[in-house]
Amino acid sequence: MRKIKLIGSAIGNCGRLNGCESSPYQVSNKLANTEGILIDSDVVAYDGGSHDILAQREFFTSVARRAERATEKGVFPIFIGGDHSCAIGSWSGVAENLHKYDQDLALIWIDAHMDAHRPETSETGNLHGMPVAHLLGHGHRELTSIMSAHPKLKPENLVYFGIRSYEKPEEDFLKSLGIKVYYQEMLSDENFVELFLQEYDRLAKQTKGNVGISLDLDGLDPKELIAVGTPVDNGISSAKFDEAMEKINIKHLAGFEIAEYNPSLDKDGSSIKYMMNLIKLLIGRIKYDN
Ligand SMILES: [Mn+2]
Repeated sequence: MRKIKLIGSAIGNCGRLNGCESSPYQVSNKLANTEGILIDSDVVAYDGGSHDILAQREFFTSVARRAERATEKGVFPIFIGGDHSCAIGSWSGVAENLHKYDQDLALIWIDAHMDAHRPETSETGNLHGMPVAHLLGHGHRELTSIMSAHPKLKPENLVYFGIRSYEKPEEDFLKSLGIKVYYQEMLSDENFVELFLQEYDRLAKQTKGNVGISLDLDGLDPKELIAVGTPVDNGISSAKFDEAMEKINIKHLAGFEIAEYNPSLDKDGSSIKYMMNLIKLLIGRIKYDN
């Protein structure tokens, strides 16, 4: 039976609205009260300013160390953000562990946005719009060099799904690196699962089975997932996303992340309910490796 650990990034002030910082506490409390689920849980709180790079570096390093330690021991990490800047800590840690064995991390990024601004192209300076650039090694040196200096992600090992709101400098940047993007307009209920599984298997093959998934809740349809700070019309159907999670080869999954859940916007509790069901589905599969 495989061990699982929840690693929470209680950070919310790098997004558009505060609130996401309480998400990992909510999720870990709910899991603790769910019968039959006993997983270790560790939430790290960010106490720095929204544009305090040194405090952010310290915070992401502390999350990354936990991720490295867990994956080193074969423990599966479920990362709960936090605004999506949390991905810098989570995946830097997973990548760092793989790097010791000369292996690469692949990442599937599900999002309405590209999160691929660099400090010089971002109008707001909000870090939740820049995590991908930093994982690719572009941006603030302090944040591209968490735990070690090398980039955590190679462009060929990254694929996006659900993109429908972005700025030209982001798109140009991704194009210049040859990164594969499935815009939402290319996706439908009919083709999503098949395309997702195809990319997942391709990335697994490329990285010897080290595929992480980072789910920004706003990548899904905002009619179904209301509790996000930057909703964009349309999106991936949550039922189709679940179906993909039921079908992926779980042995190749290196970690799973959910970001941008904002409890203060979850008026009817439907978004947390969806997240809990998704987490339970994954725990069931990871635990017994089937
Ligand atoms: Mn995002």
